[in-house]
Amino acid sequence: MNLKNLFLFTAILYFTGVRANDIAIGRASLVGERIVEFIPKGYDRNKTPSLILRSEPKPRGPVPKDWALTPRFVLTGDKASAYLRLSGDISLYGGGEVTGPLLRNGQHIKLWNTDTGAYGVEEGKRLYQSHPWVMGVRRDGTAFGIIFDSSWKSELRTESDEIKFNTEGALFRIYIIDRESPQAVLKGLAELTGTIQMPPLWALGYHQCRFSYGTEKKVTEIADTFRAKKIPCDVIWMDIDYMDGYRVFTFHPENFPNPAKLNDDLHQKGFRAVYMIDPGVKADRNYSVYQSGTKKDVWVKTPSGNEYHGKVWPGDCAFPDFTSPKSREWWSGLYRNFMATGADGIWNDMNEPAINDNELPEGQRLGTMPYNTPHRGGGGLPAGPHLLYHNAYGRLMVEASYKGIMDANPAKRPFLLTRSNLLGGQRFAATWTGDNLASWDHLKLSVPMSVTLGLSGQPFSGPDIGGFLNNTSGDLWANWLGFGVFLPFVRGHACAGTNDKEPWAFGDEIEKTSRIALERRYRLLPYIYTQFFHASRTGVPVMAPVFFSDPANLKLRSEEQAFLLGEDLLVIPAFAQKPALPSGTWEEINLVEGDGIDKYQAKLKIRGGSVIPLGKIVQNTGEKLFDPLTLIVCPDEEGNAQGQLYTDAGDGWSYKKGDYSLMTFAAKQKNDMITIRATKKEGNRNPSDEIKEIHAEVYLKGRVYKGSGTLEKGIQIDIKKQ
Ligand code: MIG
Repeated sequence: MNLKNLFLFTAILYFTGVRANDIAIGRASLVGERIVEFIPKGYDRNKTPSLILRSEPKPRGPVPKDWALTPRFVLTGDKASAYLRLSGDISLYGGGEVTGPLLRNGQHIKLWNTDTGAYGVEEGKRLYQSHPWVMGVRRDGTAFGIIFDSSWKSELRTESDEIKFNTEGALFRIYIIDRESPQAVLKGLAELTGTIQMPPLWALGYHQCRFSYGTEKKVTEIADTFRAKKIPCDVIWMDIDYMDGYRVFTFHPENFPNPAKLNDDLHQKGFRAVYMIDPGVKADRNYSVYQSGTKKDVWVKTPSGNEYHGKVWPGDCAFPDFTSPKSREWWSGLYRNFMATGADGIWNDMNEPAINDNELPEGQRLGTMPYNTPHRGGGGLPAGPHLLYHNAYGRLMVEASYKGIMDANPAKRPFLLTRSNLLGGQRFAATWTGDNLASWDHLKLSVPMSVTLGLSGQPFSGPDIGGFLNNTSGDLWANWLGFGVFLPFVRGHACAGTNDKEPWAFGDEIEKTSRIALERRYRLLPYIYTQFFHASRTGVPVMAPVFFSDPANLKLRSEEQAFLLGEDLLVIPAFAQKPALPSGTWEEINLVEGDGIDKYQAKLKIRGGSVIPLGKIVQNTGEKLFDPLTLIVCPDEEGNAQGQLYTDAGDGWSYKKGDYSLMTFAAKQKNDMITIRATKKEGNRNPSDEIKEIHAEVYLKGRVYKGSGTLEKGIQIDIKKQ
């Protein structure tokens, strides 16, 4: 704020009688390993409940003596803010779903979940989710993170000397984590807010979507084309047109007359089916979902007590009040019959909630419910206005959806994708970055967007590959898919009215390129699945910024073209110009025939000192991934390398009872001999049951040495003989 503005601001406060008052910290205590909770005096959980934390933190003792980071709380009238002064040179990250750069110094975002199609790449835009979270990395690579535990409408400013969080609501709590590395800080974030659930293996394959594949016949044709063309794919998505007049939990009588048969056919062909479910329920007296919701009294009401209605796809809709346990339970129950058709996954969209109020004069449009719309709460949540609960609406919806899917198919891992969410909501759903554009700007932006979500507790994300709005050219598609296959969530999508965007839609050359890209994804699945296992256990991201390889290297702090997948694989998209890359040994690797000479494929580099497990090229994850298992090995300066492979049943919960195997592979080079063996194993599953043969490819100073063996015997390679 410049001087003139400061003066104006002060004058306004003075004349309106609103004063900014510092609020003392009422209690500060240690609640985890180098995690401190700050509670301001006068904090009232009935005004600002926590919808972010996984459980209520327990004080474990006083603040450590060397603790350096203390926030300042301020009340301006009845609006609470908090500030954290920063000293020294600090790189800031986080804020969840954001446009703009990866490095967040000097940025500001509005936290008010908004349906912002074609959001543009400049900073400051409201997007679909709220993550009141900032991570700071100091020059020496040590790091801290701050959670502002509030879902009230707010703004987050990340200035280089101060982090500012201004809300339009009551006082809130703050959690600060101060640890030895950014990775350790993200583990702390997960200790407070939880991790993702382990996804089913199929969810890590390729997903094909469009708005909309409009008939069962079209869906079948898309599925058959993948198989006929031998382009790997696991999932076909049903966007809103499968419904009967956009009524959620129904099927269109002519276009989708037999969903159970469709799902069954898809399963026979090795596909899974994901269906969209929106929160708005058509206010139609002849519609069973509306009838039962009305009978159970689940709807959001206006301040005068009438049923609140807003326009969405089906016209006038009622909205479940997801703050109420009764409404959530009712919503969960709707999935039982729906999942019984054989649906495999669910897509929750429009849950900001997005409401079409275009009939209002421009200045009065909110695109959502009025701020004072009451929510009733219950079960530990207080009653409160939409201004408090808006940013948590999607998060509460996916909590109910997750439970419903789980209750319907208790033996399976739910797969749920959501557009709106709140910090901590990774516990319930994966996400994508909404309605992007088929443009180079958006292609490039998709890297820092997904990396930033990973730095904000949500490791399972990706963009609409190819771009959702507008037509996509073959060149743009191929460039996007060329690195998009290394994002955590890989889905091609297209808006109604745009050109076809399936991998074969752009001619033979791009079809071939797309096949290569997807084959690379599928070969890497054992490695990627292992990264998801770690993310679900500890909260480390699947996709990480390059600086994670060397947090004290300042040159890497703003790199946002290249990225890491896990710790051992560096992905350099074809568009990247002069990316800042880590020093040390990183050898370029090839995964499938022809990938090294295809201009659209991202370059992949393996970290010296690591072992990366690969499977075979398969058309879907229902096929056997292994036999052989291939180990890509790159020894460090001392001739050592290590890596891990996690396997389990691919779905279900038996892994929680020990039915998994986490193997460590170690390679050692001594003179001309390289020995590779499985050294350590965690879990009760016997990997030899699925892995009979292992191959190794050792990347050493630009050359590749090959060998094979078994898990029991390991592999010996004499490099003189090759
Ligand atoms: O008003 O369901 O972001 O992915 O295809 C648009 C139709 C509603 C918005 C989602 C988009 C989806 C579309 N939906």
